[in-house]
Amino acid sequence: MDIYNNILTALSNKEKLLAVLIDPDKMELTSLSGFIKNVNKTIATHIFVGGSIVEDYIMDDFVAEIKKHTTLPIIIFPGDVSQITNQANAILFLSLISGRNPEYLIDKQIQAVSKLKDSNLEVIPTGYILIENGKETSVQRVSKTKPLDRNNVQLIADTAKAGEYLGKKLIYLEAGSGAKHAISSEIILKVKQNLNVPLIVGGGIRTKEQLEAAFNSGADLVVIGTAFEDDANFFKQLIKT
Ligand code: 1GP
Repeated sequence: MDIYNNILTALSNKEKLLAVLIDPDKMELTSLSGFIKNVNKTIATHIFVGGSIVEDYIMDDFVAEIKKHTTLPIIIFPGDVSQITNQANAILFLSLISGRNPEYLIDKQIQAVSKLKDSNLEVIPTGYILIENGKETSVQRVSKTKPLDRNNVQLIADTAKAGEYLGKKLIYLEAGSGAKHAISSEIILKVKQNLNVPLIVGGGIRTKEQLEAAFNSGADLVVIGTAFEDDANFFKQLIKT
């Protein structure tokens, strides 16, 4: 499966993409089959798996179980090197370019090499930009970095563009899981204006209206986790027609 090229093709066909984020720290293995069956009925196009704090060595079984129930591409959204599993189709090879902690800019990436070179995972270089959202999030806590000020839209846009110039194939604007303020339309519009790679937006999106607003402002792929975990009715709002 050529995940990145499929994303580009979908976007050139004016399709919008939705990833459901499953955090193994927040979901039991036994709940997965029911959850994925619901995901399959929605407009979701991708499954992301990962989290800031995931117990070591559970990812293989976790992703293998997801695969049993869906044909959607499964992409690792890693919080740590230990979350790499060959069971998935691809990995967002993140560099936290909003932060100034070398561990999340390059050290973890070096540690990942020995695992990745023996895997079949498609590696997708991704510039990961954390934006302050009104409360501290786990990415901030775990990475020990300062998010960008959500009012400094120019700095956010320049950081995204710098990521593109560095060769990142995707830019991910992250408000953080359960964010109080999702990434605003103003930020998305500004970043998108000058960006030539696909834009991912996630964190704090809880309604269909917010999802549509993100798409209309220029998000190419939206990531939603908490809303699906917390509210079984949310699935119903996003049923495929
Ligand atoms: C977090 O962007 C994702 O990394 C999704 O956030 O859980 O708030 O949807 P939510």
